[in-house]
Amino acid sequence: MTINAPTAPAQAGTSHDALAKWVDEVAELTTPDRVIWVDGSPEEWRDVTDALVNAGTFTRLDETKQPDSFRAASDPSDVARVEACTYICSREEKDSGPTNNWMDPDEMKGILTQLFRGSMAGRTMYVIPFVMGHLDAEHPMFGVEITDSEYVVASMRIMARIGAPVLAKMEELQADFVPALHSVGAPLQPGEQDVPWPCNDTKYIVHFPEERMIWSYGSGYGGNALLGKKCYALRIASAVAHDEGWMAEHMLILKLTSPQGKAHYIAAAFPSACGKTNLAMLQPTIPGWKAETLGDDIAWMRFGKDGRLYAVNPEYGFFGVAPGTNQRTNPNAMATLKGGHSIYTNVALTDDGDVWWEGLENEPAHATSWKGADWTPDSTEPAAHPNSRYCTPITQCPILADEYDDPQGVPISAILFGGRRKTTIPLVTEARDWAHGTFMGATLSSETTAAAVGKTGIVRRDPMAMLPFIGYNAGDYLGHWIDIGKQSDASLLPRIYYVNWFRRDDDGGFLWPGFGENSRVLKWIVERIEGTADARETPIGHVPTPEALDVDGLDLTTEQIAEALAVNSKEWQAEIPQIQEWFTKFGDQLPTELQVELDTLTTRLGDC
Ligand code: GTP
Ligand code: SPV
Ligand code: MN
Repeated sequence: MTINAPTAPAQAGTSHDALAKWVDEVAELTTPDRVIWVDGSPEEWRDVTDALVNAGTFTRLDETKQPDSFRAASDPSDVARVEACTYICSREEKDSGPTNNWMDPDEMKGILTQLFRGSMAGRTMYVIPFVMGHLDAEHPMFGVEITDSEYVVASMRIMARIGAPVLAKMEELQADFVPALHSVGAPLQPGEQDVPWPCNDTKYIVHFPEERMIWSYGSGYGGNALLGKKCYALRIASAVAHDEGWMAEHMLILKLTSPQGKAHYIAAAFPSACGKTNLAMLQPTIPGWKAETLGDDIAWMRFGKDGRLYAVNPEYGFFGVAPGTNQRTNPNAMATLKGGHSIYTNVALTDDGDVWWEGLENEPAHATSWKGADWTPDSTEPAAHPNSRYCTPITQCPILADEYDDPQGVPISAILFGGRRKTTIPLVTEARDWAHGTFMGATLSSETTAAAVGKTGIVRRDPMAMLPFIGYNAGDYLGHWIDIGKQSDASLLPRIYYVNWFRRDDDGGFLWPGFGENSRVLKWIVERIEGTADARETPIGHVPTPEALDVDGLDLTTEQIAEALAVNSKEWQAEIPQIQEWFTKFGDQLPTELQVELDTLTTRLGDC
């Protein structure tokens, strides 16, 4: 680490001229006590985590149970993404609408400049060079996060490739980079005692898509603060991808190998806290099938020379939902965490220095809740926040696919869309073609979850699971999907499917056991691609015939399986006006292909 005196020029840290200039400007505006260049070394991890322990942000966990791992509790007001405070500040309002918040970029910069003025006083300003995706990619995607949060430094080290090798390559190329400025917005007066989780009630998560720039203020949590993730790899990258003809999507990537040894790569877009991490690390329950992980949250996809769509995971770690994770639901996440070097945020702390959350085995008789209160199994409040998370290195995942390290990525055979719907949406439906699949994605709906601040359980449209992450006009985004489908031969494009693990029976229980049993659905999908599985045509697409789905050894009745697969025309007829209303939002920006799909669906439903 290079420590500069408070007012020393930051050029000491880099020979990258544009970066040095920007770091100087930010230091002048935010007036930190010192500037530290993050190099990614083991000593630095030790220093930063020690500082976090001393500040009371981190509790070091028991070394035998959770090696080199820490538990953090956030301020109770700073627990998830803040969609209402997230902006896409394109120059023209129409380039951001209709689903994003917008403000004129100059007006927003005026507001933010005032907020950032002196915002790092009494703190250390860290400069984190990072690359999303591979450093040896054809066009490495550089970013630099400036932050006054040690928690962000520690987390970014896990979530992205960062530090000295990245800076060296940036310098060598004098490369363009996305400037990503972050402050928790809690300056310290001389002598003022810090709090364990500094943040500000005023929050702004702001993107300037044309300038490829991010300014984030007031929050220290997850997607609000780890700016390589949602801000860069989805919002900014989606705008870049739109301009350049590729895709930045909220998708997991997995490799599935059949008993015959044939491998397929699958990408899947589910809204936040709807099962991406779990599917990405799936442990198949059907004999002979093998799953391997490539990514659990974000996929960047480009056409290869062979006309197929290739996906890479731009991240380097998992920032996964803790509640519900256990040996049965996600043994591979548990094994990844066993490797240590992890940060747990807003989970409960047990009396013997371990972590616990709802759904984990070995419920303790007593623990400290995420809010710092005494917790027992009789407590009425949960021990862990529903959006509590683990942050852990992807390289520790025992089923990480070797191809993960290939900057070319992997050719995708199938894209899945899915959400949380109690009714209507069958376990799996196959799209007729790319345009129909795009319609499925465009009309994807799901109950809101604790991953974003706001009421949970409300059904909303979440196109391609990207509603909070599209960095430009959402109508143009849907148009981009349609265009992508025209760039290659239909036979080379991924096939598209719509899945729902969350359909309920009359008693409110899940109709489908989910988790490892989802391998049965993946098997049907692969067999469809290979032309060996049966399906029945319905107004909404192809669904498995009951015989085509492998239910061997599954503890479900024929009626239950039929219910999970049912296409209920009444429920679908009720869906039509909702989709029509959703499409109205887009005005002229709605691709005509999608209106045609809706009309076709309406006619087909009318005929049945
Ligand atoms: P983000 O990281 O927010 O983007 O979420 P994600 O899509 O990766 O969600 P994740 O896999 O972490 O799952 C969120 C919650 O859904 C967890 O509590 C899981 O236990 C639960 N879940 C995941 N898969 C299934 C499933 O197949 N069935 C059921 N019933 N629950 C599931
Ligand atoms: C999500 O909300 O989709 C996440 C968590 O993956 S966060 O990084 O906070 O956005
Ligand atoms: Mn996500």
